[in-house]
Amino acid sequence: NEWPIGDETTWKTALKSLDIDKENPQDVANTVVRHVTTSLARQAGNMDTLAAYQATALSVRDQLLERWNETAIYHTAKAPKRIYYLSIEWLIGRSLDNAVLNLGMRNTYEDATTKLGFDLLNEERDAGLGNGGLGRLAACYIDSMATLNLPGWGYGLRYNYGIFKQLISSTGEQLEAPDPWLDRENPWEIGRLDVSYPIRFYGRVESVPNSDKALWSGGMECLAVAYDTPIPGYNTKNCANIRLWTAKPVQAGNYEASVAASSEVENITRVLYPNDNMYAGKKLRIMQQYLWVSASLQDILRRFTKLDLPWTELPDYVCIQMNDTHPTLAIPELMRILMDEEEIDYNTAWSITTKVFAYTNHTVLPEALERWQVDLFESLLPRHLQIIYRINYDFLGAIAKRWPGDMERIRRMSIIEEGTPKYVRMAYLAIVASFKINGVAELHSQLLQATIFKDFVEFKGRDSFTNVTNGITPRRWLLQCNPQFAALITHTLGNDHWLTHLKTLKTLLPMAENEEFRKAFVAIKMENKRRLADLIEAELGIQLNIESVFMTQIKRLHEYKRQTLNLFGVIYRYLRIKQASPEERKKITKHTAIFAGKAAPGYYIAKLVIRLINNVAKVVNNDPDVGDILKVVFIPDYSVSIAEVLVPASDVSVQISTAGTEASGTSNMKLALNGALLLGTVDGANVEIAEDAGEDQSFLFGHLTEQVEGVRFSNSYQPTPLEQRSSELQDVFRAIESGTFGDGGIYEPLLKTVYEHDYYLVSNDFGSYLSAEKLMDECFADRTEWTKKSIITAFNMGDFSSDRSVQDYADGIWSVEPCEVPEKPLV
Ligand code: T68
Repeated sequence: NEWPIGDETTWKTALKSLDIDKENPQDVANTVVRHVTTSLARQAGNMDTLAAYQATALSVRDQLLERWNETAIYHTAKAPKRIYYLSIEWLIGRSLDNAVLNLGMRNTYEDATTKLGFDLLNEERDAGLGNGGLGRLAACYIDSMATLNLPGWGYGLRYNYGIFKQLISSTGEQLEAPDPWLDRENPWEIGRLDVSYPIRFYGRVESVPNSDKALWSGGMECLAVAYDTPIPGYNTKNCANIRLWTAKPVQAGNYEASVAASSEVENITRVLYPNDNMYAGKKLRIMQQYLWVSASLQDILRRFTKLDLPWTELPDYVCIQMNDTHPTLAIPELMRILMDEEEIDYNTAWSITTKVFAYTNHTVLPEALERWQVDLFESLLPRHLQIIYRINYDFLGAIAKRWPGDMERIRRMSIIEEGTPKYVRMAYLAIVASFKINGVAELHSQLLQATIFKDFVEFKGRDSFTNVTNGITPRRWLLQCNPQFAALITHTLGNDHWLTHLKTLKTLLPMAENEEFRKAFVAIKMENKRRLADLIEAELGIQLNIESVFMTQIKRLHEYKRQTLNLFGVIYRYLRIKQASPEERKKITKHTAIFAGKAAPGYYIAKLVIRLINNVAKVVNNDPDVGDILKVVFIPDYSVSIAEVLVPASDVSVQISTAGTEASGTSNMKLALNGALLLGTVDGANVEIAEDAGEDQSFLFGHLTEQVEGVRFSNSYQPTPLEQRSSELQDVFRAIESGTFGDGGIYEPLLKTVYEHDYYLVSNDFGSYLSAEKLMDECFADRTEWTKKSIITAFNMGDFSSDRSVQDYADGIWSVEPCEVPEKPLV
C-alpha cells in the first residue's frame, strides 16, 4: 500500500516519538507536564488540584485515543458485523481511575503523579447522564463489549445538565439543583465538529405517485453534532466508543430568526429527564429521542455505505440493540431513510428493518410504558406517523387473518391505542419490528411473556422472546471500588485471570473454611466500613459504630422499591429499644440503616419518604436511650462514586421490592459481589442471586409474585383495618402520627397509601420482613458463621459479571464475533 500522505519517514518518526514506556513513571510524568504547560497554559508554580487532575486526565486521554484510533482503523479494515447499543442514558461516573486500571497503568500513574506532588482525590465530577439501573447497565455493558473485543459502539445524548444534584433541607426535604457537569472542560470527550447530521421536525409530507417514497420538507431543521468518549477494554488494546449527540442550530440566512431558532434547538439536549420507571409524555423528550436516533442511524448507515454493498446485506453488518423503548423511533426512521432517500420499496425495507433491531424491556410497570399522543407525534414527525400506520395496517391484517373476527385481540394488540386521545404504543412497535425481545432477569422475562406481552408471544412465537440476566462489570465494582479485596483474591489465586473470567471465583469457595483468609477478609471489610464511617462523620456529623450491621438500601426512591418497609422496620426497632430495659438493650444487635437515592422531582410520595427518613434519623441518632444500638443515615446526592464507597462497606443488601415489580435490580449484584448478604423479596435477579449464593446465605421473605394480585385485590376491595393486617405496623403508624418524628400530619398522604389500597403490600409483607430481620440478627451474632456466608456469597457471584451478560447477547441475539486489535498496529 502507498503511504497516504506526505513523507512516510517523517510521519513514522513522529508517531514513534509518541510512544512511552507504560511502566516508566518519568515517561508518564513527561506527558502530564506537557499538558500542564501547553493544554492548560500553566507552570509548576501555578498549579492547583483541578489543574493537576485535568493535566493527568488529558495525559490518560492521549493513551486512550491511541487505542481508539487503532481500533477504528482495524475495524474499518476488517469490516466485521457491528453492534450498536442505543441508550438514552449513560451513567458513567468517574473515568480516571477506571481508565488507568483498564490500561494497566494504575501504578505508573500513581508513581508519576505522586512525584509531581499532585492530589487527585475528588476533583473529578461524575458523568451523571442517567437516572439509575438502566443508565448504569449501559455503562457496564460498554465496558464489557470493549473487554470482550466486540466491535461495539454506544450511542446517546450529550446533556448539558445530568441528573440533578440532591440537597437535603433543614426540614429533611429533597431539594434539586442543576448539575452543570460540562462547565469545566470535560477531558474525557472529543468533539467531532466535523461529524454532524441534519435533523428535521414538523414540516409537511407529499407522497410520490406509484411508489412507496414520500417527500418530507419544511418545518425546523437543526444539526446533531458528535462527541466521542473512548471506553478502554480491560487487558486488551481494544477501545470502544460512546458517541453522544448535541443539538446545534443550522446557520440560516436571517440573523434574528437564526438566533431565535438557536435557543429553541439548543434546548433539545439541555437536560436529562429525571424520571425513572415513569413515563411523562413531554414534547421535548420525543424531540430528544428523535434527534438521537436519527443522528445515530445516519452515522451507522454512512459507515455501512462505505462498504459498497446492497442494502439487503445491512443485517449482516449491523445489529441495533434498543435499551428500552426510548430509541423505538429508530424503526420508522430506518424505514423512512430506506424508502424516501434510498428509494427502496416498503416490503424490502421492512424485511431489512426487521432483521436489524432487538429490544430489551426493563419494566412491567404500566405507568412506565411509553405511549405518545398521536396529535403530538403527527405535528412533530408526520412522515414517521404515516409509516407507523402502514406497519400497523399490515400487522393487524396478519392478526385478522390468523384470528378471524377476534376484534378484541386487534384492539388489544394494535400499535395505535384507540380512544380520545389516541396513542402510539412504543413497546408494541418495538416488538413488531424486533427479531428478539428480552427481559433482564429470569423471573422478569417469564412475567413479560405471561402478562404484558402474552399476545405477542402467541403471534411471533416463543423463539422471539428470551432472557438475558443483567450483570455488572467486576472491574469497577470490585477491582476499582474494593482494591484490597481484589488484591486478596489475586494473591490467593496467584493471578488476576478472574477479572475477565469471574466464574473462577468459585474455586475460592473453600477459603470460607480457612481462618487466615477469613481474618484477612474481615479486616478488609472493617477498613471499608471505617472509610464509609469517616465520610459520614465528616459530611453529616453522625458517628457510626463499625461493629454494627451495615444495612444498605441504595436505589431510586420509588413506592414499588419499598424504602418504606425498611424505614418502618427501623421505626419498629426504635420503639422496641425505647421499651427495653437497660439490661435488655445490651443484648440487642446493633444496626446501622443506610439509605441513599434520589426521588423524581415531581414524585410527591417518594419525596415524603425522604423527608420521613431524615426526620427519623434526627430523632433516633440523638436519643441517649438508643446510643449506638441504632443509627439511621440518609446519604444525600447518591451517585456512582458514592456507590463505590457504600458497596464494599455493606454487610446486608436490602432488596425488598414487591414481588413481580423490580425487573432485575443491579445494586443487589454489586453488594453481593462485595460480600453483603441478601435481605430480599423473591423478585427480579434476587431469585438468581439467592439460588447461586445458596439458600443458607440469603434472607428471603414476603408474598410471592403469584400471590400479589390476589392480596392487592382484597386490600382494595375487602379492606381490613391495618391492625389486622399488621399490628406491628399499626404501632409504627401511631408513633409517626403522634408526632414522634415531627408533625405527624405531614406524613398523612404517605401513610394513607398503606391504610387505603396498599398497592405495594407494605402492610401484608411487614410481618415476614421483621421475621427475616430477626433471623439475620441471630445469624450476625455468630460472626464466624456470618463471615463464611459473606465469603460464600461473594465467590458465587461469577454469573453476574456483565461479561457473561454481554456474551449472552453476542451469542444469542447479536451474532457478533470478537474482532481483536492486534498488539502491532496495521500502519
Ligand atoms: C431499571 N429501570 C429497572 N429505568 O427498574 C431495574 N425508566 O430493575 C433494572 O435492573 C435496570 O433497569 C437495568 O435493567 C430503570 O432504571 C429508568 O431509569 C428509566 C429511565 C427513563 C425512563 C424510564
